[in-house]
Amino acid sequence: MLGIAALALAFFAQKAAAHGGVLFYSIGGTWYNGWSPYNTPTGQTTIQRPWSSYNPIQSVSDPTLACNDDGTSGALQLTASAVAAGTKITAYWNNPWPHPYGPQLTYLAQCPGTSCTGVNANTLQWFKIDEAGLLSGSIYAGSWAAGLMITNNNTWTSTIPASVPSGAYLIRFETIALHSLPAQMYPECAQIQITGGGSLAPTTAELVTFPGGYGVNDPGLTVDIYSNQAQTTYNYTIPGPPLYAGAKVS
Ligand SMILES: *[C@@H]1O[C@H](CO)[C@@H](O)[C@H](O)[C@H]1NC(C)=O
Ligand SMILES: *[C@@H]1O[C@H](CO)[C@@H](O)[C@H](O)[C@H]1NC(C)=O
Ligand SMILES: [Cu+2]
Repeated sequence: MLGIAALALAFFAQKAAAHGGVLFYSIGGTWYNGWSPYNTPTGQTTIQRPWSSYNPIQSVSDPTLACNDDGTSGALQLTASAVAAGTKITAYWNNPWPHPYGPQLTYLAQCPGTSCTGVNANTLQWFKIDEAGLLSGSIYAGSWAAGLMITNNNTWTSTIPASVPSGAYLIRFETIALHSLPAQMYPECAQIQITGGGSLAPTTAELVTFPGGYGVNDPGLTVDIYSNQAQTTYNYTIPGPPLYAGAKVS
């Protein structure tokens, strides 16, 4: 028995080192612990939606693509209340995040009614409030948003656009790793109540579902960054819908 336990521990440690997800948030300076994927769900109270694996999602049609889980809220689900539009939200990945090549993407989805608790993430429509891909250089040797995330203490900070209507939302932070194909998608979600918002609803073209928002042939998910061609390619197409118009002026 002990032998098996030790083996399981070694296996877990190896997994933990290779992949991961969003473990904490800071919202307008307030710290929020996230979900602990390898602990029992029983008794966990956090604003983050449950998720259960450090492993990447590698199919655009994976039913867990919205929030790296079945889309349901936790039994004791919390919501970050009174997040004023315009507030900065920082997501913390595990330290150190191992994958420096790829984009960073942040989405919001409004829930029907006054709370996201009980709302399945797979039924929502998402719009992109922040994105960054190739920052400089070629896709083979250049610098990427995911590398900047690592440099910044394994964090990415996005601003809730001032124009977003007030209401109950899920916020979905995602890092995508391109060091191997199929590309590795790492999304996690949290529940926030946006207050003091504006009146710019996202357009139909800006809204997607997950799965659905990414395609199997998206250049941003299929590009081989180790190919000969990559050495002289200086553009990278970030996957997903066009950025929400209100995000550009925040
Ligand atoms: C860096 O992130 C860790 C969590 O991974 C956090 O505990 C620590 O306070 C952060 N450091 C700074 C300087 O923000
Ligand atoms: C670079 O731009 C070309 C021309 O628009 C496009 O076909 C190609 O998919 C882009 N490359 C990447 C990696 O996004
Ligand atoms: Cu990994």
